[in-house]
Amino acid sequence: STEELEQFVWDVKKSLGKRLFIPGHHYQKDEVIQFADARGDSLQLAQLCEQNEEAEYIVFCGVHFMAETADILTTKNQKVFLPDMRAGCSMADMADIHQTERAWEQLTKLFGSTILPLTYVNSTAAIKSFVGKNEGATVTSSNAEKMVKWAFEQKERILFLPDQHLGRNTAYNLGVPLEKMAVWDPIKEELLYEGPIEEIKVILWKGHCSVHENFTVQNVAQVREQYPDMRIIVHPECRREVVELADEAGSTKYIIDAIEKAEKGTSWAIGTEMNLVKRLIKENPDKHIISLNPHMCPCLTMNRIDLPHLAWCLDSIVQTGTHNQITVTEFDAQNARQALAKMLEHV
Ligand code: CIZ
Ligand code: SF4
Repeated sequence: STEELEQFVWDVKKSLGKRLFIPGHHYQKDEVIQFADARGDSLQLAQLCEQNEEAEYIVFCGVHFMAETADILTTKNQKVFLPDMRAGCSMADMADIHQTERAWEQLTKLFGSTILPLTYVNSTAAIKSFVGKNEGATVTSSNAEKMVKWAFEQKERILFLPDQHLGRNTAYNLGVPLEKMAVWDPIKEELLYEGPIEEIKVILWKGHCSVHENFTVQNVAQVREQYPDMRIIVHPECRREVVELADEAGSTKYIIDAIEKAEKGTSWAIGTEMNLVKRLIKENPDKHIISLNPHMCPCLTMNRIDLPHLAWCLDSIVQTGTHNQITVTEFDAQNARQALAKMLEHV
């Protein structure tokens, strides 16, 4: 029963004490987040894993790339687990390493060494390793502007993987006009661009988040009509047009902070993942909060981590099993660490 599973998780937490660390991403369900030793976005959780020296077992309640990052940033004796191996990220899966290497070959033919790769942390360890090997860096949504600025101090142009929307929104905010942005289609293996290629400053990988793409211009129009006083706040993984029409756009942490410090009685439409929106509604009863898309937008892979999987994973750890352990090869880890270090210097 649910009570038995919950009791089991509490018992394991108690008996392992500081030997066990459970980071929980803001998009996780309440049935899981109640057990988290820390809640955060992917950046905060990565930092906490890096700083944690006492935990032998890190049970990552989030998605696969986050557990990989935790493994990269912790020591060899610290084991990282993901309660359900199917908890991937469809965005991260849109850039595979072979596609990326082929793209790089063609892009460096076109642009020589004037191009630097940047990858959103929502990417596989192999992509982070590729970026690190090529002098680039990882970025998160909370420091994307700083990192893109940094990249332009190094090179004339950037390749931004794998989220075209975060890349476009960030570069646009830094003053790069849309006409200077091209899109790389990894399936057709071609550069989508109309003008002379010397003009290109940013090459956006054609990937997206299947959750944040569900917020539309129609959703914005609907809210404006129904609730003229409502403020609309969205994540920069949303499309350019939606970000353009919203009142504010920012990372997961930015959205949480904005809602928490908002005045009583204010009303908000939020364009981000459903579990987080629901939690913000619950934790801020003095404000009127809705999802920007009335159908709500769950991240299906985040939701694969549930109480039964968490309990099963802890049981396996107690039996000293290695099921669901996430390990990044030393080669990838070394290069990826370089890329992550540059990001962690700019937070
Ligand atoms: O969409 C995601 O997966 C986000 C926003 C992750 C994070 O915490 O930065
Ligand atoms: Fe990936 Fe989007 Fe889910 Fe985040 S919300 S884990 S980017 S699919």
